[in-house]
Amino acid sequence: MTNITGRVREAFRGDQRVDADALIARLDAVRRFLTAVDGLLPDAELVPAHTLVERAGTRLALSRDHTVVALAGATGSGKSSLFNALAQLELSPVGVRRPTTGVTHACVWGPLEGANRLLDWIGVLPRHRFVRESALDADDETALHGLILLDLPDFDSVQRSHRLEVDRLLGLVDQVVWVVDPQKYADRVIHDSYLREFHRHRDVTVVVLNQADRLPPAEVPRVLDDLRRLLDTDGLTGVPLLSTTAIDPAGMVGLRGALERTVAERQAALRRLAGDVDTVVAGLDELVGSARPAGGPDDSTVDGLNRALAGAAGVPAVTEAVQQAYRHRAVAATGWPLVRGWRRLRPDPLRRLHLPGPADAGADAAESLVAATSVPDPTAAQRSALGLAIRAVADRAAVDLPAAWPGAVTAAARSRLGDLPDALDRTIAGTDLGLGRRPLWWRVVGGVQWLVTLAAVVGLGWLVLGYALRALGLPALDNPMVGQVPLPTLLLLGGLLAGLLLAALTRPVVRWAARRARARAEQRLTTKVARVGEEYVLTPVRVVLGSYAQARDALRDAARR
Ligand SMILES: Nc1nc2c(ncn2[C@@H]2O[C@H](COP(=O)(O)OP(=O)(O)O)[C@@H](O)[C@H]2O)c(=O)[nH]1
Ligand SMILES: [Mg+2]
Repeated sequence: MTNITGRVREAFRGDQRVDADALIARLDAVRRFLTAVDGLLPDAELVPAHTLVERAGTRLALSRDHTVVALAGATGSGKSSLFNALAQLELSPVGVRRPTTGVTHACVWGPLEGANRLLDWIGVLPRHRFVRESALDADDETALHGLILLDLPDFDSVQRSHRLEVDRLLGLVDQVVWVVDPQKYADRVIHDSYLREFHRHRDVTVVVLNQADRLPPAEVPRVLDDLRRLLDTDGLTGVPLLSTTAIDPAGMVGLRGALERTVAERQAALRRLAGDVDTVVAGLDELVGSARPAGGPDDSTVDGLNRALAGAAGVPAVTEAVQQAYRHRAVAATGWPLVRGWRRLRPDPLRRLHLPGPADAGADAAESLVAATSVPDPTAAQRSALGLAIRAVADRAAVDLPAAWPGAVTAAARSRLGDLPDALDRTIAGTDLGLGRRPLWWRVVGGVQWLVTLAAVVGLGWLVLGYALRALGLPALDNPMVGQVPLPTLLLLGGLLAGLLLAALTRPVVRWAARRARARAEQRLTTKVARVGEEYVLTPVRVVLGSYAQARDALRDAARR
């Protein structure tokens, strides 16, 4: 059903007018596409689009009052003869005198000045430009005012430069009149290499069977039918097909009329460019898919990335050090006062990693930001795990994208890989590990430890003093009794015992609190590391996905006729 409608629409498209503003909007869309994919897709694939944007911009800026029509065909088909017959001047050398013509001649109907810039751009030398307007026949020719007719070199010329010139000009002109003759109209070259390539330019294509006088009149319709059939297979259904005789003015009427209509419509330039946009869009079609891709990788892939980043950043080593440091500091603050000093002599585990130690706990962030940590470098295994995780992010993000894109997504995911180690290190250094404040309970337990120790010291002093007095034969101290036990003994033993007991009771609490401190630090570090992953891996990937979406939308706009 779609096919039939499509074919019907295509068959009638030649009559459709191309709106200049709509065409400019389509060209803008192609430009937007190119901006979106810049640096992401291979340049070679974008050459036709770049060429179109540039050419179309120039063509539209140049005279829109002129229509450039090229006569193209094989050697001896009669291009130059038709050109001369239309211009009614002996301008372009006919085959009899010069078998091949390597240069393009132009004839302008109307004042040459307006057409000069257009011909400069097309590249016809001034000495090969002629004007078809004289006081004598001005009125006859008004219908063709604005026509610039080109006599192209032969596309089948043995000279490569001629063929290249033909190809170049076929890319620039507004309309092409393909000239064939009764002998060679079915030649493969013209159909395979040229006409078929122009199937998107049906509405600016005219085919003439020249030298019709060389056929018996009854044969002409048969040959035209055969040619029409060939054109249908070329995808040129519905293009105007005429017979001409260059040596007889009566045999030129049909072609003249066709050219007059083209000039009057002033549509050829726009239709040609619209056909160019169609061709370019069709060529770019496989670079974008039909489904709108997801906004990025799924959560579990992102989790995997964050885990790998945490591993590479040394988060496990840091959290282990946090746990140890907590215990170290807690024991130093709450332990038995006599062993605290000794505890303080041992290095703080966090200090060893050049992370904020006890003295600079809560040190200003600026300092910790510049200071590199001594967190161990990632191992080979951690590095490869990170590589795999980044790859997984790229793969997941590109899963719905057409073949041209995954490479760009992977490149984006890896684009800041080199900056990652420093960024991770700075993040670790800049994260508040939560050990800045000394908990209140440390101070309470520490104070109680001091009190009981003080009691033991007082008891010891009391006892020592009692012994000394006794040894010197001085009157003994009156030792108050608590139950059966003298007070100084109670103070000494009770103080020592209470200190040991308190230390023993505190130990499991410290261990539990150290685990909590570790979990808290881990949580903070993971959050910060995830932010690094977002900035250095996920954001570049999302930028490419955004470009893809823009490119896709732009191409859809460009396709809208
Ligand atoms: N009988 C006849 N001869 C033609 C016609 N058109 C061109 N010729 C001749 O065919 C030869 C080649 O023509 P020319 O215009 O040079 O072909 P070109 O190579 O396509 O430019 C010349 O001898 C022409 O006189 C035509 O319609 N009828
Ligand atoms: Mg010629």
